[in-house]
This record gives sequence, structure tokens and C-alpha cells, in this order.
Amino acid sequence: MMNSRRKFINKLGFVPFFLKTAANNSTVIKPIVISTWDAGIRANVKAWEVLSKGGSALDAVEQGVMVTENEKSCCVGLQANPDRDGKVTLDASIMDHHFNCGSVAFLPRIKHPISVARQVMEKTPHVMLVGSGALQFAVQSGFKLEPDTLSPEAQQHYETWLKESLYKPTPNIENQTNYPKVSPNNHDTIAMIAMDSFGNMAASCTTSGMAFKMSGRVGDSPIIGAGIYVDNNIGCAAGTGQGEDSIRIGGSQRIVHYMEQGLSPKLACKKAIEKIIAIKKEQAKNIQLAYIAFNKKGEYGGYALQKGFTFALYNKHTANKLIDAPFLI
Ligand code: SD4
Repeated sequence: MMNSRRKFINKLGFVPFFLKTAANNSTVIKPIVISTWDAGIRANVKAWEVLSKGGSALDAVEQGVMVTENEKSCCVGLQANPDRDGKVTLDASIMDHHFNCGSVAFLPRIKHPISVARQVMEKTPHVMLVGSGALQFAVQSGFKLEPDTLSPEAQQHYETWLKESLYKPTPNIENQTNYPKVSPNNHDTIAMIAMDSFGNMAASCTTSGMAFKMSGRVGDSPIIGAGIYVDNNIGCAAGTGQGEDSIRIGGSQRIVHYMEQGLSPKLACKKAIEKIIAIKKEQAKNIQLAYIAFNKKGEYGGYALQKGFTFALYNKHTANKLIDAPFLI
């Protein structure tokens, strides 16, 4: 088959457009899945299982991050650390290759917020539901209401935090010693991006947000364009870290835009991080923010503001591998 095609091309003396497209398509590295932090390795295993059976990127990114939602984690799912009032509230978002997207924010007592986000996308005319409305929708859609309790670890972390808690939000939050800054032990948000064997992309993100946040606080993770973004003709991106700053720059959409302008995924992520440094100046050293991205060819990259960010990559060449991201500070 391949040989006869080559002979046909040789006879023509040039490569017709339709064959060129097919040839280029064969150099695309797909399927591919990338997710944030060390927990991404376990989430990728599930996502790859879906992708390697010819499943969709959308199913892969939903089922992949559900693994993390089920795990004991500081920052994902119902076992995560609570807000300053002792309540765990969750944010999640999902986006497919047709610009369909759905998200939930400030959602309590539901084990898999990512699946509620998908239902928002598929079953409602809206993109985002929050708080009691999101909970009402979840329960009406058949999701089980879980007990309103903290895991033993979260309870212990909360009690320790309460001892010194002097949380007084001010506009200049970086001067506040008790503002819940992102550090290695309050990190784990999982963001996942994938392309399936049909070349369709999807992204997801799920988190409990910052530990000991103000009640009602919502980060970047459920904000389409900040936490995740997909443009199937270009690529996709997702972020983790101090969500307020990713919202400020529309991080994930910005990265997809940079890729549209011709930057590699790695340089696109780096440029978004540079933007944060440009606007935060000296304060940037107190922030962690990181991004992952890939483009239509399956080329990938990641970049962080600070040392310590890892992302997990799975494609047919690398298998499942954890990568230390380059960083700027
Ligand atoms: C947030 N971006 O709520 C999330 C936190 C995070 O790893 O990524 N933590 O701001």
C-alpha cells in the first residue's frame, strides 16, 4: 500500500495537496496525554487506557483526573484541605475540540466535580454553575451527596492552621504572611490535556483550590481560558499554581494564542510565565505558577515560574514519564 502510493507520487513528480496532508498527519505524535504534578503519572495511566483503545480525548481527560479525585490529596477532591471555615469546596472544568466547555466552582460534597462539569457542558445551555446552584444541578443529575466531613489528614492540617490563623485579606495580599501561598505541600491540582488518535483534543482540571482560602474563593481551574483552553486547530494548554495570577493574564488561552502565532508549546508557556513576572515584578518570587501545552503536531512543553514543577507525559515514544519543568526564577 505504502509502496504503491510512493510509486504513484514518483510518477506524478510532485506531491498533491491531499496526499501532503495525509503524509503530514502521519508525523503527528498522537495519542498524547500530559498532566500536572507527580499525581499526573497515575492519572495518565487511566487516560492512556482510554486513548489506546481508540477512545476520545474527552473521555480520557475526564476519566484520567477522576483517578486523582479519588486519591488522598492536599488539593484535589473531597479528601483535600478545607477553606478557612473548615469546608472543602471544589472547582473543575472540561473543554472539547468543538469549543464546548463546562465548569463548576465552589461545589461541596460531590466526589467527582469533573463529571458534573461535563454534564454542565453536555446537558445545559450554560458554561459554568457555582455553589448551591451547582450542587442542586449535581444532585438532580444523580450525583451522590457525600458526608460533610473532613478526612482525618485534612482535619489535622486545618487544626494546625487554625492555631496561627491571622487571615485578614487586604488588596496587597503578598504582604500578608498568612495568605495561603502556593508551596510544594499545598499543590497537586490536576490539569490534563490530551489528543486522541483522531486528532481531537480535550482538557480538564479539578482542584479544591488553595488550602484555607476564603469561603467562596474561586481560582483559575474552572475558568475557561485561564485554567484550561483548547483550540483544535492549534493546540491546548492548562495551568496550575496561584490561580489569581493565571486569571489576570488569561494564561491558557494566551498560550494557545502564542502557539497560533508560531511559538513552540514550550516557548508559549515560557512567554506566559514571563508575562506574570512582568506584571508582578518583585512579588513574582513569592508565586508558583506553571503551564503545560501541546500543539496540533503533538509537540509538547511546560514551564514554571519556580523550581519544583513536574508534569507527566504519555505518548507512544516516551511511555509514561515525569518531567521536571524548566523554570524562570
Ligand atoms: C487554584 N490553580 O485554585 C489552583 C491551585 C493549584 O496546585 O493549582 N494548586 O488557584
